[in-house]
Amino acid sequence: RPGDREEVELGVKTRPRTQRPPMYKVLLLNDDFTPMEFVVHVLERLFNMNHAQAIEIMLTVHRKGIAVVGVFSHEIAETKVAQVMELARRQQHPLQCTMEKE
Ligand code: TYC
Repeated sequence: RPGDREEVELGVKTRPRTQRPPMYKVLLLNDDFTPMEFVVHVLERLFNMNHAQAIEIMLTVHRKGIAVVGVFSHEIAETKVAQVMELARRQQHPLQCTMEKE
């Protein structure tokens, strides 16, 4: 068949790839001092969650130590992390937020 000879000679088949930018998980970390209501406020304001969703994710972080709060492009993820850290710093809470490639 057409193409077979080249595939045998090269020993490879190229895999068609769609162009997708890498995505980044934004992670919220638990600590013993940041008030639960502040974390809920952050999730509502910066991650467009409703109150029930925000409480659910906050409690997941509280119980498990860490949770994904969203998945974004690199630039948006960096902005979200910076915004969380700035809100926490302004209120002098030790809340930590990081990002990780998916
Ligand atoms: N563990 C905190 C408390 O008991 C609440 C908390 C939840 C803190 C989530 C940070 O990312 C966090 N007040």
